[in-house]
Amino acid sequence: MPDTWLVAAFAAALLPLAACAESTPAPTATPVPVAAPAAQITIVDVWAEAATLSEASNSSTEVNSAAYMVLVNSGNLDDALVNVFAEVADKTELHLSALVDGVMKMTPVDEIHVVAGGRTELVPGGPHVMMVGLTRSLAPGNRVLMAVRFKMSGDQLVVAEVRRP
Ligand SMILES: [Cu+2]
Repeated sequence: MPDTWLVAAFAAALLPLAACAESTPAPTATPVPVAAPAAQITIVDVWAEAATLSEASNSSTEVNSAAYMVLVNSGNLDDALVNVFAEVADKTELHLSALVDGVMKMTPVDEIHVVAGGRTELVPGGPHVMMVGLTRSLAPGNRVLMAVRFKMSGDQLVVAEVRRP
């Protein structure tokens, strides 16, 4: 089951689109103090690995895939990726990868850090978003909607393009 907060994030993200259609005047923004510490994350190069659910697969056969992205923190606060919702998976996990005795091992973690002024690359063989239990096949060129939650910066919606690794 997807986390309820992410479903809410999706709904909240869609509401402004509906509001725009009625050309509602923009609400008066509250000024943000210039010197306030802030984490500001830009997400680029978002993609997901192609994967195929076989015709013969049944509910006991789980097919996983991984999503990758580059997180750029242009703010002055350390931040961390803490949760992801992908519309095509039963659940997601945050994983680190490391070579242990010549074998690639994946370790689940609670957060993936992005230091202030730095960037963290989620790439094959490195940190990644594990999409566990795909609900449909991912063919190259498909797009996957994902909601991404950061500890300090809140939620963002991104679209991952499916590619072959
Ligand atoms: Cu993994």
